[in-house]
Amino acid sequence: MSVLKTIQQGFTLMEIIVGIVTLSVVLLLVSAVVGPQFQQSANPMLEVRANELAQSVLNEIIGKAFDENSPVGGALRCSETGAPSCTAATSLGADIGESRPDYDDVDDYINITLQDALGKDLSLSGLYTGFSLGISVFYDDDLNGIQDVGDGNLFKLIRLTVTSPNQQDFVFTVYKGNY
Ligand SMILES: [Ca+2]
Ligand SMILES: [Ca+2]
Repeated sequence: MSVLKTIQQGFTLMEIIVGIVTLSVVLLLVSAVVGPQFQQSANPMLEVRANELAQSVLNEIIGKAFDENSPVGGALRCSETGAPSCTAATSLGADIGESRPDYDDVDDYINITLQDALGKDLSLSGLYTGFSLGISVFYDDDLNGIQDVGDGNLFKLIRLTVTSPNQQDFVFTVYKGNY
């Protein structure tokens, strides 16, 4: 009788509590190790998409004129003798009467949105769900990556930041010269 009674005994309350605590610690460690790996495994795909998005947008921008007053095609460059001055640093951006289809110089693109970049093509929008982008353009005549104090007339730095759905920023920069 005493043998049967011993076999029917289960875990004590203390054993159950210790077991639960141990299991919790193990699960915590596993999630801490495996969690970042899941996140990193998605990064290459996000990087590829961010890169192709940035390349597409930058290709369009870099093909436009240096400045509103420096038209493409061999005319006098802005701020040259006999030509109008380049746009003041404080006035960079889309020019009077211009909307997205009219952008013709690199700084017109300041603050365009992802929707501006993709247009109304919903199939493309679906590829970039959760992405966003921001663009800044400023004079950097000494090519040091820092915005010049005052106006310039030689180089503009175009900085495009693509933010992925996991809030990681990918920054791309390109210079446009006044030629
Ligand atoms: Ca313009
Ligand atoms: Ca402009």
